[in-house]
Amino acid sequence: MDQPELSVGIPTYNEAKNIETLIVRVHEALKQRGIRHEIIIVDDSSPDGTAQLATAMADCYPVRVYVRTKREGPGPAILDGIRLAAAPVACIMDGDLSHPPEVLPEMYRLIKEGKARLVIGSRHVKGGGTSQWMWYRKFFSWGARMLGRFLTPVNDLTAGYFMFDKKILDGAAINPIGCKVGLELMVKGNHQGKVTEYPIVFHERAAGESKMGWRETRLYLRHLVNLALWKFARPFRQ
Ligand SMILES: Nc1nc2c(ncn2[C@@H]2O[C@H](COP(=O)(O)OP(=O)(O)O)[C@@H](O)[C@H]2O)c(=O)[nH]1
Ligand SMILES: [Mg+2]
Repeated sequence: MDQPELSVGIPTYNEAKNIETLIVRVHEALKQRGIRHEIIIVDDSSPDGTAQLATAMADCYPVRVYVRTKREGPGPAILDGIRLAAAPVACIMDGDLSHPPEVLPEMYRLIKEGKARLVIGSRHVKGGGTSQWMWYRKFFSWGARMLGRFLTPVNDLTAGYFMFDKKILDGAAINPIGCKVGLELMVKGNHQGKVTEYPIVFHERAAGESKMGWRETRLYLRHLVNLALWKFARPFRQ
């Protein structure tokens, strides 16, 4: 594998029905625009064989598979993906085809041209949206966003699709509670205000099951408290 320009990290748990299509779509989108890339699948030993399917594709696609032995939710897997990224620019996306890979080249261009250090694949800017969400899911998503509004001006602060120049990790103590690693970077990252939202239409997963529940909700609330404390203590640290 040539030295990649972009590493795409994907946390997975039981995504056997989605992983092959996703790898092909990510690869095609980036290859068409000549962007050298690697795809890192971080799987928590899914019983449905997600990791084996991804490993079998490594002969034909620039895929690496990292298997974690313990199931710990997407957060630690995302951090592993970032740690393993060989390229100067990293991207995290879900493994259930909710996040359209076709916008990867445009998100990358914003970083390459120096216009952004962090790009959010955003459902809540003009041109973005969600498909097939029931009213209660929209309501909970809205509530989660409202709770975090004082932390960052980003509209889609709970987004799981984000790309960044790894320079934003310099001097930043990144240790999120739960899976909102993007929010952690929006608040604590060394992005120098260069944060952009790129519109995406989020497609509800067609196959497999959502693994989100009360555990991640509880972790999100604790994460918000931690970030608030961090933010308000900042003047005293400097
Ligand atoms: N490695 C790892 N990935 C996970 C775990 N739980 C969920 N994921 C992945 O995290 C991403 C988001 O999870 P998903 O269930 O789609 O959440 P939802 O979109 O909020 O319903 C998907 O790619 C999942 O496969 C886990 O325990 N370990
Ligand atoms: Mg999902």
